[in-house]
Amino acid sequence: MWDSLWLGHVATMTAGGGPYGAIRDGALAIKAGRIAWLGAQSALQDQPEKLATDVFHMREHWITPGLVDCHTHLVFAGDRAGEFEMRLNGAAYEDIARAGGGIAATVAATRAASLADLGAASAGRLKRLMAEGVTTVEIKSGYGLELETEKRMLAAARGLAGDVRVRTTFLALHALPQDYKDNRAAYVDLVCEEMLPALADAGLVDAVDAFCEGIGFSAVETEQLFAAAANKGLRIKLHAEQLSDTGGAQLAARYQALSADHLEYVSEQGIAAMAEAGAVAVLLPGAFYFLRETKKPPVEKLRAAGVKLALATDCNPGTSPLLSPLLAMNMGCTLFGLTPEEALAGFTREGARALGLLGDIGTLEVGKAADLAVWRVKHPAELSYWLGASLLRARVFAGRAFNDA
Ligand code: DI6
Ligand code: FE
Repeated sequence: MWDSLWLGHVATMTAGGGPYGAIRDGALAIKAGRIAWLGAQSALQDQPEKLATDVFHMREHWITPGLVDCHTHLVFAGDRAGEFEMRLNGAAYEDIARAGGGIAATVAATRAASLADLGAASAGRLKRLMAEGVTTVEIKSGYGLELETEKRMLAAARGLAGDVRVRTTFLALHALPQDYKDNRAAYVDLVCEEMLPALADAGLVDAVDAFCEGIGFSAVETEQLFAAAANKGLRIKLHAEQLSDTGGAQLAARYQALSADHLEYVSEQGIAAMAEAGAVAVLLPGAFYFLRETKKPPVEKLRAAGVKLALATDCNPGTSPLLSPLLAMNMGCTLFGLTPEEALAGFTREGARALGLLGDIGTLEVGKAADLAVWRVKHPAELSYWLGASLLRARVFAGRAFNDA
């Protein structure tokens, strides 16, 4: 006897079959939190009610894998709406910096916030993601720039797990703290030699990330971090080629990165290196939109090279205050030219791959975790089509059904 049986159209999102890996009039059975059986309703051996304790008739609605938001900075304190308003009132960047704005403002607010404050502020944001079907979220640190606050951010992120799976990334090189502004090398050493080992030994780090950029950290500094991560046996991810080409994608590929993210300015060599290494390209249209960037990531070239394309919200207070995966999917289509199927794959199968979790989640297959989203749509393309609709009918995490739409 199965614990539950879900009946509806099923987009398995497995690659290589038909569009969306779809099974029309399908059935998905769950036992002990895992997918126990999957197929056409017509292939069920008995009446549904005789096969499972709970039967959910979703009729014409679509069942997909639970969404995977594989790149967020969800844990932070405060917001930067005031700065947004100042800019639109004509304030110059220097005015904002002088008023203590920018990333420094988020660092100050985050350093001042307790674990409970951080958890509460972030839980509200996570709720919005879950209301759009998210069952796995990656959360980065990076607004502490010193050990205790980075640790508190990662602990707050881990504390959000429960009805959702959380993976934590130590965003080790994000910005240079004020007190190290004349001593970059000392800060990079501190991060690599003290902060990373301490956080890893505390068991708070699933992966390591950096902001490799003209206004962030150089490829040489980033490589020092990657070597330290490799020493600790940790996989890496990288903010690469968002605002300029610094060779981050090649560097990430050389260190067998799970993903390189943003990539608006990635070069042909960067694409080739990523393809060779099997690194996922995580596209972040929210930041592209919010910064009014005009250079698009080279989607056609990435596709042609066989690089897998994930999509994520990049939720952060400075460049992507975006709490809607479905809007990110729409932006992936309208701004970057993804197909609706690629957009959904980007938030399921490829998002899972970008976290190294594809063996367990990201597609609907027997044996994988029973993480599902059920949508009030007649075709899965609607998920990328509507702007601001409320489409989630049910969310299932590890076999348990929630009504958090
Ligand atoms: N990429 C970004 O766009 C930001 N961080 C990063 O690594 C900006 C984060 C912020 O301004 O708060
Ligand atoms: Fe980011």
